[in-house]
Amino acid sequence: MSDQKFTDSVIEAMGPGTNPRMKEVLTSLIQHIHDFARDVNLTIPEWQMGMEFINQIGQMSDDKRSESILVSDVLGLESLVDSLTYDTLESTDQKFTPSAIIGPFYREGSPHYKNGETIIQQEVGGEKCYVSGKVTDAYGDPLSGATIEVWHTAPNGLYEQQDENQVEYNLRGTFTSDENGDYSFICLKPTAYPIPYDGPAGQLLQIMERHPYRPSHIHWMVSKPGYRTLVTQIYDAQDPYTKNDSTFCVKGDLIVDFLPAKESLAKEKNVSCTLDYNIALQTTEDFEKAKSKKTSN
Ligand code: MBD
Ligand code: FE
Repeated sequence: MSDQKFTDSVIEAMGPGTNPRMKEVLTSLIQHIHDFARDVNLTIPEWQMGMEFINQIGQMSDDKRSESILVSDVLGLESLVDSLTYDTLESTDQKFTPSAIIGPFYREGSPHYKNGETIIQQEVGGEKCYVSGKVTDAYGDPLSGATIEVWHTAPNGLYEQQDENQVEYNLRGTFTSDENGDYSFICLKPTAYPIPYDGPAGQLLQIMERHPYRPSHIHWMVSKPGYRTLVTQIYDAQDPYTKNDSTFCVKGDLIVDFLPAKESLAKEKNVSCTLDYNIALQTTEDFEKAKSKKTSN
C-alpha cells in the first residue's frame, strides 16, 4: 500500500462533481505529499510531530496573529506564490512597481489622513521621516485618487495589534493621491526586527539554525479602480538584513535610500529623515494580458 497505485487510489476517490480547479490542486497535493513521505521515509513519530505542529499553528493564531502565514513565510511559500502571480513578463514600454508579500500583520480600516499628516498617533521613539512621491500608471502618467495604505512596526519591533502599549492603528494610515498624483505622509524610519519566534515559526527557525530577522521595512497597499492592487514593501538600503531576510521577499527594486532631511524640511515637518518614493501601477487589463501570455508560453 505504499506505491503509486495506492496514491492513485486516493486521488481517484474524488467524485465527479469535484470543482475542476480543486481537483487539479488536490490531485497534485496528494501526489506531492505521498511522494514526500516516501522520499524521506517518514516515520510514525515524525508524522505525529508534524500533526502536533499543525495543531500548534492553529492554537497560536487569532484575529491578531496568523501563525500559518508566518510559517509559510519562513518556508518561502508566500514569496514564491507572490512571484508566480506577479512576476509577469515586463513589457518594454511598461514600468510598474514590483510586489512583495503582504505578511501576517495587515489590518483593514486604518485611519484616513490628509496628505502630509502623520501616522504616528503616539510617541514610541524612533526617527521621524517625511515620505512623499507620485503615483503614476505604468507609462509615467500621474494617477489621482489612488488609495495608499501603509503600515510598519514601532522601534520595539511590534505592530500595533501585537503591543498592548500602543493605541489602535498606531503607525498605520490611509492616504489618497491628489490631483497631480502626489502623496505625502510622516512615519518612522523603520527598524529591523525579529518576526515573532515564540511559536511554531520560531521553532522551525531554530531547528533550521536560522535567525528570525526581517530587514527594516514599510508595507504598502496601493489601489485604484481599473488597476491591479499593488501590495509591496520597501527596504532601507543601509540595513544589512536586506541581504538576508528571514521571509525571502526583498527585491532589488524595492530597496530605497532614506536620506537626512534638509534643514528647512526638518524644521517645517519636525522630521530628521526623508524618502522620495514613486509608485507605478499596472492596469488590470495589462496584467490580465501579461498573465495569459505567460500561461500560454
Ligand atoms: C512581518 O512583519 C512581515 O512583514 C512578514 C512578511 C512576515 C513576518 C513578519
Ligand atoms: Fe512586516
